[in-house]
Amino acid sequence: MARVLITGISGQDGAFLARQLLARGDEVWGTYRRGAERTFSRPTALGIHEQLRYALVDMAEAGNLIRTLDRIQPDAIYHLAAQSFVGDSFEQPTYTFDVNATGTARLLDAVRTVTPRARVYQASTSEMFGDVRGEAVLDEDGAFRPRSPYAISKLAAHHLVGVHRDAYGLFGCRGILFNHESELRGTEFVTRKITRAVGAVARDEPGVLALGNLDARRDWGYAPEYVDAMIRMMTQDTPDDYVIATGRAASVREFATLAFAAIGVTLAWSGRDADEVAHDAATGALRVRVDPTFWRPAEVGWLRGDASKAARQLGWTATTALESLVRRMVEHDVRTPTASSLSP
Ligand code: F7E
Repeated sequence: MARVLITGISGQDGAFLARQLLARGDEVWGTYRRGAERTFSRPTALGIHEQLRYALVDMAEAGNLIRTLDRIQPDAIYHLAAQSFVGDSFEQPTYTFDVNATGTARLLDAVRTVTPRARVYQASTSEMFGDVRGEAVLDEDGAFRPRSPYAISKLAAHHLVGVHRDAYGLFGCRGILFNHESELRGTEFVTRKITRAVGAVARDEPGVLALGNLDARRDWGYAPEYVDAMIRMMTQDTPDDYVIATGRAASVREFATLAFAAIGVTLAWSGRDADEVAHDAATGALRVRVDPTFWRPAEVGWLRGDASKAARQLGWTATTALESLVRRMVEHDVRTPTASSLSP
């Protein structure tokens, strides 16, 4: 049994990771920040809220981090806490840097001082690849050309973990995770925005799904499988870096088409750029339109990962196909009415 600290327990990955660690028999602590929702809806939804221990931690407070590590004395730290929405990072670049980059520097310095033998998992991201040339399939040697304040902040954190590994012998693993989704995904991310909208359409709620860049292609996997990869990295004898991905890229347009198909609606696409729309091919009802306010100032157009190193060394491969992922999320959102995600 290990004592494990997860920074960012309130997020999708924190909840799934905690569930898997608890199932292994670990003692699991999670950090949450002031202002984060205190209902812990995701741990509650997974039925693990009562088994977790919580610590109020802000990545902006070095002393807070030091005292928390001193009190908990974790064997392993999964560092997931972040400002994780790429779109917002353009409007809040310094906040994004403070939490994601400087926050990681504070955590690593605290680990070095208080619990130098604790293993550290760093939530690195495919966004670091950024401006991908051609339709490259990206592995651990791919060039990093970040395209957002978020990506730059995560790349800085990625390199900081590398430096602590080389300079101080930190057991630091860097998981370069491509997009991973689930029914617990935050509603601001495009996949959940789409599946919630499809749920609303299935319930005959009025309105249209308004999206940004329909051409963006992402490599979308199922989040519980991705947190399993994190644990596999952290329980190796040697710390290392791994790309975690499915190997398939699909566009936002394809994701929306699959999501509507899951409720029996065939979308017919027409128009271009800001005028592109999708109608229900059977009834003619307008279902999707483009809203340029969701376009990002700089976009990552293509991300597709090669996880063969993880397959070789960790025995990990993605097993949930995109179609199954979409169906699972849509079925959940059809069953679970929420405030409408449709636009007029
Ligand atoms: O956007 C396009 C958008 O916000 C995906 C985070 O977990 O994964 C996530 O980052 C794509 C982008 O995720 C809308 O422009 C079109 O090209 O779902 P997203 P993301 O930016 O890929 C990586 C791996 C992380 O590390 C991040 O933390 O979809 N898109 N229309 C839209 N995106 C949003 N959010 N909303 C739209 O209406």
